[in-house]
Amino acid sequence: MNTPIDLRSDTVTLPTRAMREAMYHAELGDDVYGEDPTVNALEAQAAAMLGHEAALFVVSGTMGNLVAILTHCGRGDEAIMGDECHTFHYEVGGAAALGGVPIRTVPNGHDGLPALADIEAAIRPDDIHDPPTRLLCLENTHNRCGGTAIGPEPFRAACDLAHRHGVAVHLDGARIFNAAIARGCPVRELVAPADTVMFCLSKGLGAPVGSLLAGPADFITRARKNRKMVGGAMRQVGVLAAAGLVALDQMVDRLAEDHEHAQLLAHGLAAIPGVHIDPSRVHTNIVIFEVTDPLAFLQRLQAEGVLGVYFGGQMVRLVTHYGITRADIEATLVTVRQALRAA
Ligand code: TLP
Repeated sequence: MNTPIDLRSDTVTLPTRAMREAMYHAELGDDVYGEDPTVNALEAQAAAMLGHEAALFVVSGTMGNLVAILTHCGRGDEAIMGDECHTFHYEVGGAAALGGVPIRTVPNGHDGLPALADIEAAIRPDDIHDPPTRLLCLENTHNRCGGTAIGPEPFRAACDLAHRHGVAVHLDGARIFNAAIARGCPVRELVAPADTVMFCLSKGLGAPVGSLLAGPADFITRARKNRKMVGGAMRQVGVLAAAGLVALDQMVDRLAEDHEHAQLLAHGLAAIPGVHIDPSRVHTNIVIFEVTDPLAFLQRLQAEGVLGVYFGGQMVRLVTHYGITRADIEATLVTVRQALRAA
């Protein structure tokens, strides 16, 4: 069987040749002593790109969000987040289980940003009965809302609202470079209103492992200790950071190609009877659509060498990335048409 067209996620991307070479040649040291020059270079570059004072290399997006929440909040402090956000759905309840941080959800709007009125209503009064609201977590691009890219103005409005109430803002920017490209906005400007930002190297940017948490220097110092506490301090981890540096240097601008492929896919799907999709809601590299029987549909696709994931209800998610060509998208559309005809 030919190699499948793997549209399950941009996490399936394999490191490029340049990454493997950089990993081989990386200068290394013990990062717990702060002595790995390649990690130090990656953290400095990430901080500079995001316009923050400092950054911390972490194992995964999940760890980056957890360490951020543990650093912003003490036990019993409450964090507000959208009811469709990744941290609430897919991070095993870590903030509550490990940090004693209760989560208060607000409805996610279509574009991934909760309504300002809902955020404001969820911020607790200073009352003996209430847990203090310490943190607002936002996500851009928004995965479960279909990879939507939230623009700089609405994002700033949500952050300003939180700050007016003394609430800090953490941004899950796992795919923040996709958002910046889709919005035509420099990434530093897009993230500027947030206090801290996590982004991933291991998704569309193609690195094998790793995410960065960026923020003020004193915050990152405390986050470094929390990373140690959750077992995330690594040693000669420059072997991984080396791939991350290549990702930041070589893989950011090409994300636009993934967005073009997602548009091609979305418009092609919209023309297939039995597929429900609004292509205008596809902003980046994530394509979510509905079919009548998604599980049987995905099985038929898999049998023909196309992989996607079930996304709840009648929804299927396909994600473009640098392992996917225009020809793969065209082949996928033919396979989808056949799979629905066979239904
Ligand atoms: N998302 C994965 C799955 O967990 C669903 C995917 O395939 O999309 N924030 C956002 C917005 C994410 O989409 C993800 C991963 C994470 C955080 C967590 O990153 P990792 O997988 O590195 O822990």
